[in-house]
Amino acid sequence: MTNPEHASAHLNEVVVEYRDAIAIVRICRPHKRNAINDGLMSAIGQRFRDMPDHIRAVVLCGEGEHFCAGLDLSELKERDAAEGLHHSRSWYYVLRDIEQGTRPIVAALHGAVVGGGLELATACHIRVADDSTFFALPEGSRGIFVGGGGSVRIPKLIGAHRMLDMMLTGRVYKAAEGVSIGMAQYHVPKGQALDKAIELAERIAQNAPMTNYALLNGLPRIAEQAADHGFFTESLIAGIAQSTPEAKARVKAFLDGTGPKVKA
Ligand code: 1HE
Repeated sequence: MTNPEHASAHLNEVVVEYRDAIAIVRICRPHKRNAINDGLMSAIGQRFRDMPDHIRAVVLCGEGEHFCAGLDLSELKERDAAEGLHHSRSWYYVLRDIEQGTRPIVAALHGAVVGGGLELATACHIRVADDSTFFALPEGSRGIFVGGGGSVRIPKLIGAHRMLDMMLTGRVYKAAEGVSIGMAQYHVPKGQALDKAIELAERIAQNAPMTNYALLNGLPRIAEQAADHGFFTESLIAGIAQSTPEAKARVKAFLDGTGPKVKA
């Protein structure tokens, strides 16, 4: 659960470094392959809530040989059905808050991105996978189901038929193939995911905050709306975004010849 008492005992497992306008959030439980128990999930939520206002973009990464081994299975064995429901919801609340927040999150992936680790990665906005990355949903073989929003988010990236295959057969996608089907937007050599994610986050942090907010909160909703509703929602957001002083200043700079051009 997202219980502050839980979170405080686990804040040392979520280490945050601030670099100018970006934050690097590192999950540090490598001896358990960054498997996420209740306290760690609460601490992740707490770290994102505690970000200073000047932080415009975030990199999320994992310490050790793997990004994240998913749910800490040692906590699973004692839960009854109602506890299981609330546990799933507790993941959902944290992941929804970071997905629909104000700061784009770039996940730097390596090693295992499995089960709840993949659910965490898919709540981020950009995924950079290094060549050691592998994606899997071992829930099928453990007799359980995804519970951190995976059945909503993962099919949007790779299609329900591929997720079904992963859960039915235990199929593991290695980095190149995973990226080719949409698991991540970037594929880099082994050991380079963090540097690439930082580079992207620094670029994202230069965007107008309203544009980033509209992308995180408007775009996914518009994509789910019927076209006619989507067109209207888009017009509303476009009107708000272009009315901000920052947008006016940026457009003026381009027209003055001082703003950046698009480069091929
Ligand atoms: C764990 C976990 C875990 C490692 N929960 N303890 N996720 C899984 O089913 C994936 C389970 N993990 C693995 O398949 C492997 O550990 C890895 C491929 C990720 C890494 O392998 P390896 O050889 O580097 O590490 P290891 O020796 O398997 O694990 C090191 C320790 O971490 C070991 O504990 P130790 O006390 O014996 O040293 C492991 O037991 C422990 N460990 N992964 C608990 N997941 C919101 S619902 C989401 C549902 C799910 O995520 S289900 C999928 C769970």
